[in-house]
Order: sequence, then structure tokens, then C-alpha cells
Amino acid sequence: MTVEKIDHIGIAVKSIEERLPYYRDALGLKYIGEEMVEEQNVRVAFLGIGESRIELLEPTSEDSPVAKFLEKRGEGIHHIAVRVENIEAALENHKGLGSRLIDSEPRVGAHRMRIAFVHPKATGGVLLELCQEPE
Ligand code: CMX
Repeated sequence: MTVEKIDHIGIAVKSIEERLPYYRDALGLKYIGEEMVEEQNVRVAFLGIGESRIELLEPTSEDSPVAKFLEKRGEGIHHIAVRVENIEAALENHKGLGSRLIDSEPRVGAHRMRIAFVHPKATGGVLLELCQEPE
């Protein structure tokens, strides 16, 4: 089971339109694009930072996990995503060690990546996303 790199850091924001100018214009990151992730009720904007990315997450409905996060904690780091070579092997490893998973099977996320979330209770308070590039 190989972890390749930090794929992206997810930052919960109330409004992409309001926050994008900081990351793109003040910090000077390359704007990659935006996408709706219907299944999660979020709109995401990606910016490149070296071999990783920053993902701005804006909720599109009140029952979005990001809306709940904003309500409880306000804007800030929402999750860290690590790129793995084989997501099934990574999930099996977690299951074997009894680590609490949110997704026991991979599903499709932004950019058609295969993703699965690990519960923050398993990691020391950080929501972790495992992701693998689509074939
Ligand atoms: N990071 C760290 N801790 C978090 C957290 C986050 N993003 N979200 C919730 N928590 C904490 C809560 O504060 C709570 O802590 P305490 O018990 O100490 O108060 C604990 O985790 C569990 O909270 P909960 O009430 O049981 O669970 P929630 O209903 O708040 O849901 C979570 C939390 C992580 C299970 C849910 O948000 C989830 O399933 N997330 C995965 C999907 C997701 O986040 N999708 C959006 C991104 C999509 C994308 O990038 O494509």
C-alpha cells in the first residue's frame, strides 16, 4: 500500500466567489477550474500548489456535510486528501487495523477520482480522504 503525496487540502468556505481572489490573486496560485459534486452537495474550485492542490468547498444545500461544518466550526481546513496507488488495498489496511471509516468502499468524487473518507475520530481530529486516480 503506497501513499504517493498530499493530493489536496480541502478548505470550507461560505462563498468561492468571495474567497477565490485571495488564493488566486494575492497568493498567486494557478486556478484550475470549478466543478459541482452533486452527490456531496458541494461546489469545488481547485488551485494548483506545487504537486498538490487547494480545494475550496462551498455547500450547495443545507444538508451538505460542508454546510454542517461551517455551521459548527466556521470557515477553515475541512480535510486532507492523500493520493494512494491502490485505494482497495488502503481500505483493507484500515479495516484490518480497525480504523473507523466513513466509506468502506470507494466512490467517485471530483475529477472522477476514486475516493473514500476516514473518520476524524480515527486520525486525531482530521477528516482524511483517500484518493486514487481513475484508470
Ligand atoms: N474535520 C475534523 N473533524 C470533524 C470534521 C472535519 N471536517 N467534521 C466533523 N468533525 C468532528 C465533529 O466536530 C465531531 O467532533 P466532536 O464529537 O468532538 O464534537 C466529530 O467529528 C463527529 O461529528 P458527527 O456529529 O458525528 O458527524 P457529523 O455529522 O458532523 O459528520 C463527518 C462528520 C466527517 C462524518 C461527515 O462530514 C462526513 O461524512 N464527511 C465526509 C464527506 C464530506 O465531507 N464531503 C464533502 C467533501 C466532498 C469532496 O471533497 O468531494
